[in-house]
Amino acid sequence: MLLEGQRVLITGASRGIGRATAIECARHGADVAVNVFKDSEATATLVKEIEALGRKIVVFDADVADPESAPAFVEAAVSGLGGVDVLVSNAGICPFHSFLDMPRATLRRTMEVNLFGAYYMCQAAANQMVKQGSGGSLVAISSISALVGGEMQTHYTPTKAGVHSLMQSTAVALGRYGIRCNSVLPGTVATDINKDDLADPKKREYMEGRIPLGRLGRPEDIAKVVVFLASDLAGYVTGAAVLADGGAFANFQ
Ligand code: NAD
Ligand code: RM4
Repeated sequence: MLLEGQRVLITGASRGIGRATAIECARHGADVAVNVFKDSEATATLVKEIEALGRKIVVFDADVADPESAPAFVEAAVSGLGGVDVLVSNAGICPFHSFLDMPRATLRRTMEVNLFGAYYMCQAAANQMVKQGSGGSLVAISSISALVGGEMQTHYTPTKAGVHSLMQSTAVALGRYGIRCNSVLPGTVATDINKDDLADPKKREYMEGRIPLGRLGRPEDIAKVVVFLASDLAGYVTGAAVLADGGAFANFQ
């Protein structure tokens, strides 16, 4: 029970890594506020799962790219849970596309959801933590793609590098308030975000072959790292980035 009594906010929590994070935090004793975006069926089953664990859940439907969403999400969490101790900025998209003909709208939307959305959410949560006066923790889901490139990800990898950098700068800006800021860099985790990409057996086999631990990641693998960073076990960890990739990055030759 690493998060007993903590109030944890998670963006993009209806599926994948965000969903697993909400469940893992609740398993560790946290109440959760989840931001979801137009995903009512998956959200309904998440609510049931969290309530079955005996924890509270607040649901807030909004697009993280809208700057108004962040203060409204934080306000909903405060009124439902009484405050904010942890924010997990997770919502993200990766519409795989080649570089030379990247539609401007796809580039812009990816930046707005992944980077601006993370910025707005971290800023709103941090303001609430400063107001509460008892510190807190921001955990952003960056990626191995903050460190390495991808042919079909020229719009996406800069957002993940940006999120990683945002956690370093916020760690500096917020240390005096006792707010720790860290990022998790997942490798390849099989979720809806890459379902089409990994449907190509050659691509899947290639990605699996790069991983010393011999398998793709599961959402739970990442959720556990988030719990660690959010908890007191990481009380002296801020401005850090934790790679959780089964060893893929280290595997050069
Ligand atoms: P996913 O598609 O399963 O989940 C993404 C979640 O974000 C969904 O619940 C979706 O509804 C939500 N979302 C999408 N756009 C949103 C918006 N505008 N506002 C609010 N919510 C929105 O994908 P996932 O793999 O769980 O991705 C979660 C995060 O993990 C992303 O930031 C992604 O970049 C990162 N990540 C994923 C992998 C991977 O291999 N799956 C690896 C590294 C990093
Ligand atoms: C990750 C990483 C994965 C990819 C997802 C979409 O950051 O690049 O390999 O499948 O994004």
